[in-house]
Amino acid sequence: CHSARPSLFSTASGFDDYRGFLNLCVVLLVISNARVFLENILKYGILVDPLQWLSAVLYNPYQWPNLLLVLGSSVFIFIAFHIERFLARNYITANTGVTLHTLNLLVVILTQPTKLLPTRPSRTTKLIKNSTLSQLGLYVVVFLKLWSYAQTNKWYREGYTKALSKRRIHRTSKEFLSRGLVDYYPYNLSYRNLLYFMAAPTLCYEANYPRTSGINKSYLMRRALEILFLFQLELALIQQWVVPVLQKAILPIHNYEGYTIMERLLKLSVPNHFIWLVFFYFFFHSVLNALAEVMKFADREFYRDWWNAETIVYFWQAWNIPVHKWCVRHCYKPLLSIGCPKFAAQVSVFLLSAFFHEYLVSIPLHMFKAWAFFGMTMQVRLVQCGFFRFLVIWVSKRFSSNYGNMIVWMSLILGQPVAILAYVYHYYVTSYTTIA
Ligand code: 3VV
Repeated sequence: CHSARPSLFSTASGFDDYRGFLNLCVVLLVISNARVFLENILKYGILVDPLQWLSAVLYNPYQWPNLLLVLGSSVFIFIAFHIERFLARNYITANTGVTLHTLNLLVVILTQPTKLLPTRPSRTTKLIKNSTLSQLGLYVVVFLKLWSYAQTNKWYREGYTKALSKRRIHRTSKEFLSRGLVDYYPYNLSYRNLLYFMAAPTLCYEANYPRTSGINKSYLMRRALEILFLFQLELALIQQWVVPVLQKAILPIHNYEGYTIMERLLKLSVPNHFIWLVFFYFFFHSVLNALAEVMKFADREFYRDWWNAETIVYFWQAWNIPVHKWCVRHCYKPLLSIGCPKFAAQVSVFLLSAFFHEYLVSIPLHMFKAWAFFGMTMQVRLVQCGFFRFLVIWVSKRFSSNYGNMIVWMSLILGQPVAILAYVYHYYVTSYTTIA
């Protein structure tokens, strides 16, 4: 019954199947989180109240101006459309077109922070000042889409003028039109075409998109159920798990209690990360796929396998594909094409992204602290920083690529709660004079 055999853990055995341990990790994770969940219920009772959200929206009269602003965004879409029409008919020069588009985009984005300006408190100023994240998110999306619309039509126009001068205008085939696709420039300049783009789940304009032949109702129903369920789950998790932790973190931060702050940070990191993962599935899978299904939009690559990212560079290439594609097509490549060095182009993209992150946080909170800006700017340091890159590559080569992946997870899990705690603390400090 004996022969010369190494133990399984020795390198000589060549054994590498540890799937059972992975299952053990999952079981331990479930057990430890079940304990945390029970502890939370015993300590605070049931805090989940779906009606609280509903009443906050329905009975807060200051929400309605946001709705008006959402509807008002169509004015900017209308203006961008007519600038393009004037350009196509040579009513205005290319330079005037660029100036008008720039002014239009600046108004889209810069009228919002006026809500931050100190004014005499009155009902009207309160109405104007109140601004929610979703309304601002929509304005950012409109900004990015209109930028894309203007820039892509400029490329189309240049191609069209070149083709005209060479008398090489392509004739549209009947088959092309029968598939419901529009003719190329300038025939793409129609309300129908622009409205499709504004509603489609993409930030990059094209005259035509790959389309599906019909709407799969059962697929749409599954996504709709996911949206309803996950939205409620997110709200419930915030009420039950995050709010009590945040409330208990204010005093230690105020008193500079280092170890307690650390404990609160770790306590917050788990629910925050869980909420972030659920949000990822909710938005990038359920919402965008449901929208794509309704719009018969066939390009469903809204995310890649960012969870396998072994470097921060890959994470930014794989997470949030609509924004990444916009960044590459409308900012990164145009900068490279005018001779900008790669590093400067990357910095510019991350600075623009940092600006929008800060914009989306500061305005609803009515305070400017620049941590979101700083957090995004740090990303370019992480992407570019020689030492960090060297560390990740060295760790990946020396041990295994799993360690690079773990570093990416750690930065995600611990980075966000730091920013959240900082914002929440300062929000309390600026909103309430006494901390008890
Ligand atoms: C509401 C949803 C959202 C929050 C995510 C933000 C980033 C990533 P690389 P390389 P080929 C600015 C917008 C900000 C928006 C803010 C959000 C508002 C949204 C509102 C939605 C609500 C919730 C949650 C988020 O997720 S926000 N994401 O900020 C920014 N960074 C990047 O995208 C990349 O790191 C980037 C562009 C800086 C670099 O990309 O892929 O690493 O670059 O060099 O590998 O190449 C890219 C392309 O360029 C070509 C290559 O061949 C490649 O082309 O394959 O894509 O076609 N290229 C390279 N060198 C070239 C050269 N010298 N000449 C020409 N081409 C070159």
